[in-house]
Amino acid sequence: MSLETKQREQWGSRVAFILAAAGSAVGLGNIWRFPYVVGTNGGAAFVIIYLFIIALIGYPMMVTEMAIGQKTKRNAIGAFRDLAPNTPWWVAGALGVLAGFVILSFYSVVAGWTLSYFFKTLAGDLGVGTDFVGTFIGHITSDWAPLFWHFVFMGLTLGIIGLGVVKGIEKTVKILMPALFVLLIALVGRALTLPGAGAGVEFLIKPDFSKITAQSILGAVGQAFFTLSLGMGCMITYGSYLDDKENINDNAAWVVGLDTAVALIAGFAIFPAVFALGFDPAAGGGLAFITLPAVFASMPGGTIFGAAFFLLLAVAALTSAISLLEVVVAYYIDEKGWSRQKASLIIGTLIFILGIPASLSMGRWSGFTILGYNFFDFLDFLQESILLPVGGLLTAIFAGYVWSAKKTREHSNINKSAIRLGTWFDVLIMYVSPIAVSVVMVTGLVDKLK
Ligand code: VAL
Repeated sequence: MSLETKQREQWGSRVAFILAAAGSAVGLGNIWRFPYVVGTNGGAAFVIIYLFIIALIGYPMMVTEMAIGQKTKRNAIGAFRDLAPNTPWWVAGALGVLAGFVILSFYSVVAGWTLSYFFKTLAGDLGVGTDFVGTFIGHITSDWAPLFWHFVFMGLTLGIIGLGVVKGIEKTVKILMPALFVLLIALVGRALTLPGAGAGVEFLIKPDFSKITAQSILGAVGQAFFTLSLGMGCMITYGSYLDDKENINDNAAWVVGLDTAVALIAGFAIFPAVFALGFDPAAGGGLAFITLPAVFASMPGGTIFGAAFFLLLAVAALTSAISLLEVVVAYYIDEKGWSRQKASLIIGTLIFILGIPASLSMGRWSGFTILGYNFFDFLDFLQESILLPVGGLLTAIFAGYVWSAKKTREHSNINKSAIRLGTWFDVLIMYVSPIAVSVVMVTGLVDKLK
């Protein structure tokens, strides 16, 4: 056992763990991505399918990743090595570490946009009459401003990770997660009291199943992995700092529940406002940066609520970004013996550097493409279509057949918990998850590459 293992930090309390893991899960995926994916997939019917996927695939995968971490007390790669020594199963963890690295590079670029939009809104630069499309395109295609905010955001992220699990991650989430909930509730309150908000609520609760296509089901599985931070090593790494006497089943349910609640509440904060003011719910990735600023500009108290919204996005992004960086940093600390400070600085800098072409590919370097994607979209394609599904598939097969569903379940059932895993868990992890993820991956790839 190495020195690092003996001195491995632990969460100060159960609540700290839940807040950190929920902080990882709740991010741009919930507040930026979920509403626009719902918007482009027709609303309520998509939400229902998504909820089924969260329950049948998301929860069992969350339990599995946390259990692997808690059992081994290792980083994502070391954990697989520990459970299956001298086998190539460590590759499953390596995909997670790579996913953490790749996702954070472009995630930080988008998080940078939110910081910039927070200050723009606060300064009153996004008032009535602004060309919202032009402002957004102008911002993301410029060279320096997005890079500056990407730099600031990565600096914050690596600063927190450099401080450690308790003094860095735990302290941050204990302040930021409650703040996030307060901001979110204030925004929903504002949106629901706008005249005409009812149409937005209806869009989210009245399903029209004719809008569902094979693509929307694929989208729902991809969204579930991304939003729950699955397949990227986060939950294995965070689980590895969890005391053996803490239960997994209920904690995982809390994290999945909080993440789903935030996504739905974000929907209820956004669509009523979009409908009340006559905007298009299917605006895609520009929903948060083009449609919403227009919505805020035209509603009473818009400056304050607009600034609150972008602050909410930035906070949510930060508590997710630290978990992505921690995945990679934990690997270098455990396996390569690096100090935490050295690992945070070097890995954080490398991720910042990878984000530079991602940011520039929106503008100056847009002509450079891989498989028809600009660099930013290529990284997104890589994580969504390859790293997360392959990593998730291998993890499910590993837990179901190598470590064995029975042992995974028994480990998760060791401590007292309200939820007890029965043989239904074995069915979900051995058959449902691997089959669903394989189908999604193959169909998605065929579709994207044709
Ligand atoms: N789960 C987070 C999100 O939804 C990150 C870590 C991808 O934004």
